[in-house]
Amino acid sequence: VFDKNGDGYVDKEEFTFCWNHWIKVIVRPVSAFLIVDVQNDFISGTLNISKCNAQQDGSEVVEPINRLLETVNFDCVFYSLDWHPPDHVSFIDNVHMRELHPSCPIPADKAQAYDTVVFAGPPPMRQRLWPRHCVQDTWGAELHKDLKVVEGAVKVYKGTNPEVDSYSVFWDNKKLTDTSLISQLRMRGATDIFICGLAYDVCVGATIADALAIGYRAVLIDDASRGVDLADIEKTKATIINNNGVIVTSDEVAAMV
Ligand code: VGL
Ligand code: ZN
Repeated sequence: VFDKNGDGYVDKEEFTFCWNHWIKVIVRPVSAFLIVDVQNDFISGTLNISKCNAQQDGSEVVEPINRLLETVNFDCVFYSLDWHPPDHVSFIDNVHMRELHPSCPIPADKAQAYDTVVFAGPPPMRQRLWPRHCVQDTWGAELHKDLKVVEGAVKVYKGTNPEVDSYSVFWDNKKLTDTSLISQLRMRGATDIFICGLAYDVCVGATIADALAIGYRAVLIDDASRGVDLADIEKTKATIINNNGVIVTSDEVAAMV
């Protein structure tokens, strides 16, 4: 069936037929769509990513995500939310609440948002400082008002421990505790995870790295993600490719599910 024209290319309709009628029947993939942190603070609030180095508009992810939710038949859908208590370790205005390690290059009174400091621990902990953002039960932590929230979807909250940050939707940055994501994925028998959202080079990148390390087939939807730093976005893409992840555009997803 493949390459019936003998020109070295596989016809798209042929492939879709094979995928739907043979490959899927044998492999039985179960798809999960994971929408990461599409919250007000990252789009137009205190950690507005459009003011960061990459100058990307976070609201632009809403349209492709809504289109995917309406047109693709995912087996399950997850929304993650960055969900910090007011005394969270990542907030610049909380830096005085905790002791810095002697190896920290920046003294507490000189530290600014986006700097990386080292907290005393033990063990010592590197931490990037951010403006106060996504505080539990505030407007900034709400999902963008235009983002479609589908019935039966699961919300996953992360960053709730005041002492440790959590970029990945699977675990906090010290791997002390997991969110409910992995047990929910196991319960549903998920094999393929489609990931997108904010921020590309922070929480989206950390989440897909963990998904690949666990052994999921993981797909990053490029045009449904926006990030903080251009160089870090490129590093994130390289890491995904080097770990056998896949990067696609939103119009390519339907044929993969
Ligand atoms: C995020 C910075 C701090 C994210 C969360 O969701 O990418 N970035 N907290
Ligand atoms: Zn955060």
